[in-house]
Amino acid sequence: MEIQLWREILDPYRQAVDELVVKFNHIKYEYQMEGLYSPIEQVNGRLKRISSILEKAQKKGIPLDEIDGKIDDIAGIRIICQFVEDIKTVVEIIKKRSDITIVEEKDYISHAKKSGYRSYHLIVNYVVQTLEGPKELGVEIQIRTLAMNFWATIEHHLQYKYNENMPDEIRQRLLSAAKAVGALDNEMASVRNEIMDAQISNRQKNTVIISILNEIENLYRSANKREVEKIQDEFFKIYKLDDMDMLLKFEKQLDILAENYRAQSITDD
Ligand code: 0O2
Repeated sequence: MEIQLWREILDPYRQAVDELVVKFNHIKYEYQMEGLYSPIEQVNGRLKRISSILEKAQKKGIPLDEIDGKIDDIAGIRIICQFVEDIKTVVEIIKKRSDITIVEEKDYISHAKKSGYRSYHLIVNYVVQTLEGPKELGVEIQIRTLAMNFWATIEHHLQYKYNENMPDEIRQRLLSAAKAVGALDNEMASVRNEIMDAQISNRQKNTVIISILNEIENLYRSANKREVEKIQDEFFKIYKLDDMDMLLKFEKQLDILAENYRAQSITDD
């Protein structure tokens, strides 16, 4: 097939990948802005390489002119979660979206593949707007934990290295490693609440600190410089104590002070 033809086929898939990466990252951003724990840790997208498309088409007996529509992972999105439980949440989020239609679900978490591979796959339909009008495409969304992703990445490299002739010994070791990854995910699930609480309180602390620093910066414009320097010193002392209650109290006092300055500057005008 000519390169121009490949471009015509692949460009809409590229667009789907770009758009979906932005959309899933935005979900993560929304959680963070609400000060909530995000079930999405990381989002990656990729367009399948032409050589891999050809290989798959050959393996599955798909004629070249039917590639578009019959290979469902030309556009691939990978969503990485911290914990196994988050995967369910991400699937629910996707199910509720009006711009994504789930066509097929493959649960390789409850039923790991023979290789030891674990991941949750969704084959979805997604519409992109092109110059020729809307085009509905299939996209594969892989959802897995950081630990599952670590295993799959290493195993994928080894598959590539041995090109379907992986020695039995390596295969067995990978299976043991997959079991260890499963045990790690279970262990992490038991400390999930503690980790989540720590992450949320860290995020809340950062939000308060940013708000205080912004307020101090604003005060430099309206208040007496010496006074602001004193406030700044006071803030550094509290910051070093690493006490959330004191930070919150300081933020409140600063708000009142800044409000007074704002009121004063309006009266002065
Ligand atoms: P690449 O290089 O990632 O694009 P099926 O039609 O269901 O019988 P299909 O279409 O291969 O078979 O779907 P499946 O089994 O759900 O696999 C889709 C993708 O999941 C693969 O794409 C891999 O990315 C990943 N995957 C599946 N099995 C394994 C595995 O054992 N190890 C690793 N590391 N990844 C796996 P591709 O096209 O195989 O590869």
